[in-house]
Amino acid sequence: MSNHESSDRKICRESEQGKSVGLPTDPHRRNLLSAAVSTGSALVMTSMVAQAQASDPLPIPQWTKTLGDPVLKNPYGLPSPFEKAIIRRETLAADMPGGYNFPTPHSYWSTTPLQDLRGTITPNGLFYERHHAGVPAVEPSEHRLVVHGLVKRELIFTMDQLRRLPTVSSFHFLECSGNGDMVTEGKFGKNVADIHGLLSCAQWTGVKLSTLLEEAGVEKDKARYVLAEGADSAAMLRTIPFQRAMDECIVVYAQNGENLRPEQGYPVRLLVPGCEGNLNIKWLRRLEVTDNPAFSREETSKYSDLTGPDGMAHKSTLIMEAKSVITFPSGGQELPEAGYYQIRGIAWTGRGKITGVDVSMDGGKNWEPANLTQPVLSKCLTEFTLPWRWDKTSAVLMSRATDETGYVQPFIEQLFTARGKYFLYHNNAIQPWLVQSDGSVVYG
Ligand SMILES: Nc1nc2c(c(=O)[nH]1)N[C@H]1C(S)=C(S)[C@@H](COP(=O)(O)O)O[C@H]1N2
Ligand SMILES: [Mo]
Repeated sequence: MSNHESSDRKICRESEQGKSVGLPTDPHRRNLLSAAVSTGSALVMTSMVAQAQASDPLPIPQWTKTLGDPVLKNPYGLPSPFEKAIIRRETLAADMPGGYNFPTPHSYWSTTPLQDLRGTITPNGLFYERHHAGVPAVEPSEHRLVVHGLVKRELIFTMDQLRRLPTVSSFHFLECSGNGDMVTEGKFGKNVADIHGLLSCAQWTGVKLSTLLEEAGVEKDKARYVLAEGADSAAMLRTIPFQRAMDECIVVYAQNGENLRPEQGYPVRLLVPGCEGNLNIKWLRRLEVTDNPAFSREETSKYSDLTGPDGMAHKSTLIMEAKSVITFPSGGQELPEAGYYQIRGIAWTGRGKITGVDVSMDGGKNWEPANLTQPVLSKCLTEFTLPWRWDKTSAVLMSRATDETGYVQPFIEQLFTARGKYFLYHNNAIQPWLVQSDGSVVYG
């Protein structure tokens, strides 16, 4: 007990000197913080924190007086029970007007609760899911990956053989090109997960696709595409341009340090960094080098862009363009009182690195550059932050990403003008959030 008493006394002593618990006391740091706040005068963060009184030491809580749970209570660790609301969800019609009513949960999706996560890496249990025929139960010892077509040697790999090859590990986002189609269809979700939650980010480990293709000896004068096919009963099939397959693609078996989850394509999937989710074939069983595209269902009747006045499927867009979203304050959240807040969000681009994110607090009239949290990696989520003082008036917050090609994230009106009224996929528009004077945040 004596330890606890002495730490109580320490807190009391500090508060006697006029310092408040849990706040930065270095005067230089205070100056930095107030200088960074764009609106309002001096920064008073103390309003967020109860002032400790000299006569009022911290009480000793129940959990400090008893032993905790033993080691190995959970052989595979779980989040705190207090975090149980942070889960993947469906965008169901029952939850929101205009939501989706799917006849089967086997061709459906779940979203990542981006508004409840910090940093840029998605925990594996919260990675978004998109399946066209459910999650197959693939037995890794029986699974085979074949490389064939315009190659000198057809190869069949077991998982053990794949794992013996030289590895790469890199951080990349994965985004379904249907992310944001609620908005293009005129349905407005409540929160970031509803509108942007078909997006996650991980460290991917596996073998470069070029290593497998070189091993098979590609007939380089004829090869123009690589077809990738999944082992699920959707037998999902997509065409990857040959140069992209050689430069960037990874045949992935591990995600964030552990073997892939079944939902993410266990035991092996394709990763095509920066390109639409659908190309990233899960439960990968076949790679075929060809001189022609597959023109599969997924690149003709689905996932192709319906552009122009006729709404015809004119082209298939592979790359995910620069996009960003403010995750705090965002739809469904509440600001409890006026004062200091940190606006934060995520930005990403399929064309390389994010070079800047601008934030507007007045519906797009004025913009201020946000701070980018390091590291800023290519084709990976980047976090941005900006200090903000909220004065209890309503405000429309927006973020706008720029990438290393100079491309600037557009407004939704610009997308409709450029692509016509049938546009559905690849919505990378600026997302407005309206902070109302009562502190509640809704779609702006
Ligand atoms: N074999 C197979 N691969 C697939 C799919 C599928 O249904 N079957 N869905 C695709 C789509 S549309 C997306 S957006 C991503 C989703 O990957 P995730 O479930 O790991 O997030 O996988 C792609 N790869
Ligand atoms: Mo997708």
